[in-house]
This record gives sequence, structure tokens and C-alpha cells, in this order.
Amino acid sequence: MTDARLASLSAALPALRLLTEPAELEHYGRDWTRRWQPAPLAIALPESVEEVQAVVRWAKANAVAVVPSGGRTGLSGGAVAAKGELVVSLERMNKVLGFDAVDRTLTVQAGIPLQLAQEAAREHGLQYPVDFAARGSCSIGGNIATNAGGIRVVRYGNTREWVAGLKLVTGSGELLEVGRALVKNSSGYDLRHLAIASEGTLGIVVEATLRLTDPPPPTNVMLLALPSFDALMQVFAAFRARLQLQAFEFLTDVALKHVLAHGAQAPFAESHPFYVVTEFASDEASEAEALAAFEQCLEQGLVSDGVISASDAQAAQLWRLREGITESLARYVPYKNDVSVRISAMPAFLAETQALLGREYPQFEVVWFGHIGDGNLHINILKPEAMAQDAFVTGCERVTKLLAQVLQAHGGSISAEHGIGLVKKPYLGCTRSEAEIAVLRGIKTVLDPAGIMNPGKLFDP
Ligand code: 2HG
Ligand code: ZN
Repeated sequence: MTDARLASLSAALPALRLLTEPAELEHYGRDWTRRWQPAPLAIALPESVEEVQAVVRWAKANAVAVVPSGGRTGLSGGAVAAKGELVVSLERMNKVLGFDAVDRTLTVQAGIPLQLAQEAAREHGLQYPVDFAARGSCSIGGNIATNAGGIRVVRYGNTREWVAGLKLVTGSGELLEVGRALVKNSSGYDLRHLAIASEGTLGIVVEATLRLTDPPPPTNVMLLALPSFDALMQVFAAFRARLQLQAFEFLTDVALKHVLAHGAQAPFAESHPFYVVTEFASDEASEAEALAAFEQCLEQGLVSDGVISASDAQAAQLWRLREGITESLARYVPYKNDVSVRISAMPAFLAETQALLGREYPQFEVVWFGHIGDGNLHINILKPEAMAQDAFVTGCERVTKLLAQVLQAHGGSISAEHGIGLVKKPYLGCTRSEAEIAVLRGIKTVLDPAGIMNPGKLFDP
């Protein structure tokens, strides 16, 4: 260990596990964006809250920037360490700490993967309902840091709704226990909500008490084929009016083409421009309602075909068509947009955005999909193989500036659920006013006075 700072860290905390091998720096220094060359100083793998506090205190005293790290499945660069930062991975803090049947809460260390938290809830006959495709690799801490959403927000809401309390190690190394899992608590500012979606810029979430709910009802999954973009929101309204929707997701034929090329099975003999995957609570009445909604949409020319799952295996197959998209696109190193508007603003926003992207991206393949029932669209632009990454990103950023104007006009957000990180930082102003950003900065100064917590993410120092 030649670096003087690392020698000092090892001397201060001899029991702390530190990784410094080039392959380890590379592995822990990047997230799923794959845009930045990782270059962390080292990786710290603390095992306890006290150890996290000690690492942060050391970092503050030595002016070393800290990047909190969960599963690194993020798509905005929030967990990237490309500037000699100390990555603090919570990977070894991955246990369930407690379950309370009366409060219906599960207390976990923040490094626990989402899927393990979901399974722990199930073992107690309950449900932790936040869910998305990266469930096996992402961590609860990362979910909290980005207020992760996913495929069941239309029914259950975002991560924010399910965090009853949490422990945060601030940029001063102090431990704040916020929320206390109280159902009612009117005692001033709710610091829990400051930590949620703070992207590691205020501190490190080390523990969380998650709210659980009744297990999900039996469900059916339906895949609908749609002839036009305009039909999407009308089909959503028709299904929402008759059914208790657990999910309402959409994808285009281009997205489906990539998932099929990746090994999924074609759902229909013919291809259609747009598809919806919807899941709804099922009983005899709701199956009849679903068919009635389908017939109604068919008569109005809003859907052109449909299939309903007859078994769990078939439901999983239909879900794969939606959940497999990100993985099937990964080899194109896509430029990702994750935008949202109010559901009521969706039709006008969709029309304008479609026109904008059609005009500005004639030479690129553009893949649309997302959580249409939440007003959240994912737009992935695929990099042509022969094109250099830098030129591609520069080209896309020019268009994102225009998209940000459209978002601003419709009162939308440049990041619905992936966070701002490095990728969306230049466009924060389309969603937050200058006055608001000044308040955000002020809050950071209080909780992270030395500016060591994930600097350069969310906004510049
Ligand atoms: C999803 O909804 C994820 O599948 C990833 O948020 C979206 O890859 C993306 O752009
Ligand atoms: Zn998503």
C-alpha cells in the first residue's frame, strides 16, 4: 500500500477490509452506465455502523471524497468513482436485523439485495412491494438513495412510501436515526425524506426499517398489442377503471425485437407497433372485467390483439418481454432517458416528444418503454457500433437539452426513478428552480460540511 492516505487509513482502522487491486477498483468503481473509466483510490468494506462512521470521520479529516456503494446497478452514474474517491461498499452489511409482526416492519442493513428483503418479508407472510428487474443485484441502500420505483409503483408507490425509518451516517460521521418507524410523527422536518433520493450526497444510509404489507393477491398478466401511441393512455384509462392494476407497462416493437433477439419467445404471430404488459388482481369477476375492457378497446380500435396468462410460467414469459429489455440493450451502451410527467400531461407530452425525437434522431435507433401507468418513460438511444462513445454522447446530450425544455413546459422531471447522478446533472434545472437548488445546496452544507459525500453527483459543489 504505497499511497500515504491509504497507509493512514489502515493505521487508523487496522480491522477495516480494504481492496486496492486494479480489477477490484474497476469492478467497484463503475455502475451500469459504463460511461466513465473507474479510478477509485480504494474500496472499503465496513462490517458495522461504527466502522462506517470511523471511515467517514477519517475521510473528512483527510479531505478524501467518499462514494457510497450498493449493488451499482444505477443508470445515472451515482455510484461511479472515477476521481480517486474512496468507495464505501455496504456489501458486507447485508443482513436482516429484525422483524416486527405488530408494526409489520422489517429492519435490514442497507447492503441487503432487494430480492433478499422481499424473500424475508414473504417468510413472514407479508410483502415488501417495491420491485424491478435488478432485484437480485441492487441493494436496499441504493434503492433508498435513488427513491427507486419499478414495475409496481402504479399500485404501491415508490421506495419512499415504504421506508418507515432509517439510519444515516452523515458527512461528519454522525449517526442519525430518523423516522423511528412511527406511523404518526409530527415533530418537525422529516429527515428521512431528505435521505431518500439524496444519492449519497448527504451521507450513507446504513440501516432501514421497511414497511411491509399484505401479500399480493393472485394475479393475471395480460399482453396487449396496440396500433398507435395515441391509444396508450386511453387503454390505460379503460383498464384502470375496471381492474385493480398491479402493473401497467409499455414497450414498442423495437424494444420487443431486441428482447426476442435475446432469446425470448414471440407472443403473437404478427408484429404490432406497441405493446402493454399489465398485471391485475384476479378472481372470476376481474377476469370478466378484463375481457370486457379488452373488447371495449378492440371495438374502439385501441387494441389489435391480446393474450392472457393461463399459468405462472406463462405470466413469467410475458413479464420477460418487458423486464428483459435493459439487458437485451446493454451491448449497445445506450444513452438513457428516464423522464416523467403527470399522467394527465402524458398525451400531450408523448406527442411532442415523439415528434422531437423523430426529428432529432433520424440516424439512431430509439427504443421506448416504461411505466406508462406512472407517467414514466424510458427512452434508450442505441449507439451505432462504429460510432465513438464520446461523439455519440455529445450528439445525444444536444437532444436531451431540447427534451428538457419539453419536460419543463409540461411540468415534468428529467429523472423519474434512476436519479440525477452524473448523467442528468446538466438538466436538473428543468425540474428544480434555482431557488430550490440553492436550498438543496444549503442542506448539503449542513449534513456534509466538508463536501466529501459523493461530490459532483446531483449538482456541482
Ligand atoms: C426499467 O424500467 C428500468 O426496466 C431500466 O428502470 C430502464 O434501461 C432502462 O432505461
Ligand atoms: Zn424503470
